[in-house]
Amino acid sequence: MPTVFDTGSRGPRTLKGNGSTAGLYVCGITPYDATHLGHAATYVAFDLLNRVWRDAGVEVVYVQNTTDVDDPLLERANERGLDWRELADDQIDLFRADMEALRVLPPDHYIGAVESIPQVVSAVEELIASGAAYALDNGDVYYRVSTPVQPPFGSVSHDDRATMLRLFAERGGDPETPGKEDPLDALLWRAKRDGEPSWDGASLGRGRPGWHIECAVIAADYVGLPLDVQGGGSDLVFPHHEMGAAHTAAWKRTPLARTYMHTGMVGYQGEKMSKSKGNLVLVSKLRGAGVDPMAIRTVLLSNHYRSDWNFTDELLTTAEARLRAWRHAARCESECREGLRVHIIGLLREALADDLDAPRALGILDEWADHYADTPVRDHGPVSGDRVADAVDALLGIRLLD
Ligand code: 5CA
Ligand code: ZN
Repeated sequence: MPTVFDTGSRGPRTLKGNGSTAGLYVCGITPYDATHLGHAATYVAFDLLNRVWRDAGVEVVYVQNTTDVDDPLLERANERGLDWRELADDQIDLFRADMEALRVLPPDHYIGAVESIPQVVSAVEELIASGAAYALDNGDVYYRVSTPVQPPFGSVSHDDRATMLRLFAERGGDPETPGKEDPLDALLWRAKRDGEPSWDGASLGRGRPGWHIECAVIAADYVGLPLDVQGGGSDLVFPHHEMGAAHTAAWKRTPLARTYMHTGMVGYQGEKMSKSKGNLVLVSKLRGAGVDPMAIRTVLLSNHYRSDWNFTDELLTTAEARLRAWRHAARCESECREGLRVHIIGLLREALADDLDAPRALGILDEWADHYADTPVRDHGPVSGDRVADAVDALLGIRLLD
């Protein structure tokens, strides 16, 4: 059974195993300037979890949202003189093509914010009715962060109030909005503004959904509560997952998730890779330049999912060399026919069950490949399957034989 690090309990947690059904919700892209290597690292990390779970006999229900209407998307579309829907659709297509190239198993459902608006409206109405939310004079609706909930507000991030205030301002929150009861109160429904898209909000009036409630509602509707794992990058711990957990606890009287898993931030040239900084290395650019997607995946897996790291060209060169050695070994192994080193499959499973330790798994592959470093390949034609290569494909998503 996989054991992973849980942000909520700040320690290891053993996840569900054989014969069970597990619910996985991973926060999806906001479709502009996608897919950079940071996004890719995050989705490859949860792809590993999906693969390890399936290998352990778990039936996984995996859902990802697409934040297909949001302030930054609308701003970017305006800047470029594009229709926001067109920008979103193009970026969604590009993202899915990138994921496919990286051999990320697709989620069972990709759900857009726009298509979940009726459910968000009902949830916000229920939160108002229970006293957990209130409307400002302009019709904007806010979650009352002082609502007593179980588990209590703060139990995902464990941040102190000063840190919460700082991160809220940095990550899409609006502490300064006049009329709010608490600066941390989070937007649930944004009333219609001129020049912005809006939808029917029943008793809320026309408008569009807030960010955190969107994910909470999609998770509840398409996966079921509590989730086994709520996943995303560490930039989402606060406020996004903290607010999602609080909204859910107030709305459904149940925790959002049993386990919260967060990936480290990928940087480039010393800074977090982000749309706002513009220091993006796009998967599609690398692919366009002829880089083997399996080498990109190898770079991503050669860093533990929880660590922050920087992309460099050197990492790519190293990954290409390792991949060549593994491919040679897979060919030799398949020519032996006896499956000489099948025991390494057990070692790969052990490494991945231990907090998805992909760097260790790749090290095991290096040792395996060393055994064949001086073995000549006899036949350069097509090869039939090999058990190690099949396991590497199934567990790590790296294809060694064509
Ligand atoms: N749509 C929201 C989530 S509901 C969002 O954060 N979109 S995003 O496009 O900004 O990011 C998509 C996913 O990639 C999120 O899980 C985010 O945490 C992760 N991510 C963003 N930047 C990085 C980075 N530099 N390194 C690793 N993961 C990242
Ligand atoms: Zn989300």
